[in-house]
Amino acid sequence: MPLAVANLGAWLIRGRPLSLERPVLVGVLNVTPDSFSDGGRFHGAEPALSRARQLVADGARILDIGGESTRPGSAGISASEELARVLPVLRAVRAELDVLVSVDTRKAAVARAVLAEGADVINDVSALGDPDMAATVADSDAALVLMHMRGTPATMQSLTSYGDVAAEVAAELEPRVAMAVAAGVGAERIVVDPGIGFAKTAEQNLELIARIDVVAGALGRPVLLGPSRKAFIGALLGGVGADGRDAGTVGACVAGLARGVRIFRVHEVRAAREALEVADAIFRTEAAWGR
Ligand code: HH2
Repeated sequence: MPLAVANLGAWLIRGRPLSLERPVLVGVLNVTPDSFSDGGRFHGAEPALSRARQLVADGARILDIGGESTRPGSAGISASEELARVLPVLRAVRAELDVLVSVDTRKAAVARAVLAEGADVINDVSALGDPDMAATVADSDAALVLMHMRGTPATMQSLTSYGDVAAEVAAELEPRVAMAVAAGVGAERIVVDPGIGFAKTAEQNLELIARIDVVAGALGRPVLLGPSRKAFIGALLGGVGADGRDAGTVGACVAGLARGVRIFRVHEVRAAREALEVADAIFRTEAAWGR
């Protein structure tokens, strides 16, 4: 069976399995003034809500609301500032749209508040860097994304020394998965993410996608991939800026799909969803032929 169809199954979110039979698109909803590709564009409840409507119309199954930029070199903000950005948008999305809501946060205090408001997923790019995060998620029935990173956004790009990047990312994520499970987050609620662009060089990002089966195989959980508009795509395309990287993003997602990834975090959902659905249908046909 080709790798592309070997990793089917489901992800348990608030007690309900989200099928991974078809590729799942997570739409990025950054409500920050300073995110690397869309900072300031959807800052504030009304612009964010209209972006959310677009992402859902384009086929996002999950919206990932982020109140703090984690771009390389960024300094971080307080929990109260983060909540002031995220909560109004979370409430507005909840009130209007039928979509799962993820919140991209490294802080247990933020997670606790958004879980109380009905967030379905906590997307933690520090993979439990906050010692209270595992227990906070365990107290709910929400799902958890554990993403690989080294250091902090301020220091991560000086922490790119790896022997075998795929094996080391898997080895560094494994204790985080174990920590979450030990705290009471059922394994079926957890998804792992290699952290494209977080303490990785452009070459290491390519290698991670090329060998993503190593990460999936070691951890036994579905993989979420977040290549969207990242610098390695710009570097491959002659230095194009973040706005010109959506087609390159689709290429990275399809390459991930071919290697078993089922969940994709992207800024432009429609093109990615359409490309992934077509590629997935071809991979299924290939599997049906038994090759
Ligand atoms: N990438 C970013 C933020 N959150 N979460 C996961 N699980 N995986 C990722 O690859 C990932 C993530 C960075 O992208 P973006 O949100 O567009 O930028 P910023 O951090 O500047 O807001």
